[in-house]
Amino acid sequence: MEKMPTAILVEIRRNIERSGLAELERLAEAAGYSVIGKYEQTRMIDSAFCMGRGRARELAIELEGSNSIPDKVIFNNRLKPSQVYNLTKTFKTEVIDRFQLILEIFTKRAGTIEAKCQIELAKLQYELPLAKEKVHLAKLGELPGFHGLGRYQADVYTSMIKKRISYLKKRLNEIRVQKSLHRKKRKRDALFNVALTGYTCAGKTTLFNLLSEEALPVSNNLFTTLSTTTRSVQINGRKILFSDTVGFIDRLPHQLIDAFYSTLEEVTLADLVLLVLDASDPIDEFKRKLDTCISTLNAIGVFTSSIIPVLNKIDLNRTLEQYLLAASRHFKSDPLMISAKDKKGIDELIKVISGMLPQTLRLHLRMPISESANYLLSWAFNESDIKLIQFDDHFLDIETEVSADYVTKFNRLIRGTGIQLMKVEEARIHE
Ligand SMILES: Nc1nc2c(ncn2[C@@H]2O[C@H](COP(=O)(O)OP(=O)(O)OP(=O)(O)O)[C@@H](O)[C@H]2O)c(=O)[nH]1
Ligand SMILES: [Mg+2]
Repeated sequence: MEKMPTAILVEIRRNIERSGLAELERLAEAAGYSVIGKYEQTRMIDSAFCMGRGRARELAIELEGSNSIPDKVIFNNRLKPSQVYNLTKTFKTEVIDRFQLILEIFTKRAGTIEAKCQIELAKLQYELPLAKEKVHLAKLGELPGFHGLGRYQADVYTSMIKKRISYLKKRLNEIRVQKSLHRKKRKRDALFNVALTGYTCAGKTTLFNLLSEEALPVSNNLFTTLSTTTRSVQINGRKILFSDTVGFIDRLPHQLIDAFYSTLEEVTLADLVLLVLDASDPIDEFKRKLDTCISTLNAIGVFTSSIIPVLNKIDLNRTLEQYLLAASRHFKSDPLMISAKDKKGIDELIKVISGMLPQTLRLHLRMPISESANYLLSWAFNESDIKLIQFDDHFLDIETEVSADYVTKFNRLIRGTGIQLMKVEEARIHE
């Protein structure tokens, strides 16, 4: 078996700030490191090192003396290139920060070309303002993290990054068109859409699998899910769409939010956002993650009025008063309590979602049998809730249900297509 790379973790924080080393350790593990030491400093620091210069040297001597120089030193703080340079020289090993660590995880897990492009874009957008300084430092002597940069002129390197950024943006745009986002947007109007969101590891995929009878990967690692999956689910005879999404994390650099915006777009288009919260966390941790989720959702344009908080993992916590109080403070809807693992509270969750479903109309569509009848059929299967299909030698007849407020738009869409809207049944509210 391949040996796991080793890492030591460092956090520099003020006395009043809470330690983030536990989460950094989980991130390091998710990236495949074996953590062999953790250090924190709450005293005055030297800006050239991000930590106390003396402490950095002591630590370096300690590591060298114990013969355990790690493969990486990972800071929970944001590092400037000059700090990375000084720290790399001192520790004689590669130094990265939290953002780069998160990027490493995303890079490892990215399955689709879209995700790969998104990650590279985030990385380059992060690098761009630092490029000149990195090239300048690399010329002083090549160190890990600065490899190969010494041969560039700063402006050549910067313009190379800019070119690549614009290529990646173009490519991502093409991928989005290929995925025919327009079709997806229409889908959102015809059927009710629910997005599952929340901090990484809150249990979104576990809940998604339970609702949709899927078997997407679930694990105790951070960032198990990196892309959105949407499935239709029958709830009380109604077809609705659920989407599982990438998890949030504290201090996620805006470059990554921007890069993953197209993935999170599902959330911005949803009719209802369920915010899955881990009720097995200690209360302070719960509140910290809740704040992060709310600010990330706000950043992508989703506000608390369309969100229902869902306290998950209640099988691990019997005293939920403080959690309920913290969650209800921010939202119009009362928090729900579930255990996705033990399938508890799911009936109530479904009841609440059912209560929010809009009226539907039953449409009877008729079309002469032709090539384009296939389009109608595929639209009906993917984007509406089919109740009946019939055809004879001449006509295809479909009875299907859509959201009531979609009908005007649908009328516009079928103009000139040969599809006849035979009858529209009264609006129905489902129990
Ligand atoms: N005890 C308990 N564990 C749960 C529950 N729901 C999820 N888990 C566990 O929590 C861990 C994370 O679950 P996931 O469903 O992968 O979480 P996620 O929110 O999709 O995580 P990311 O995809 O990484 O953002 C897994 O180990 C699950 O088994 C629950 O109700 N109770
Ligand atoms: Mg997941």
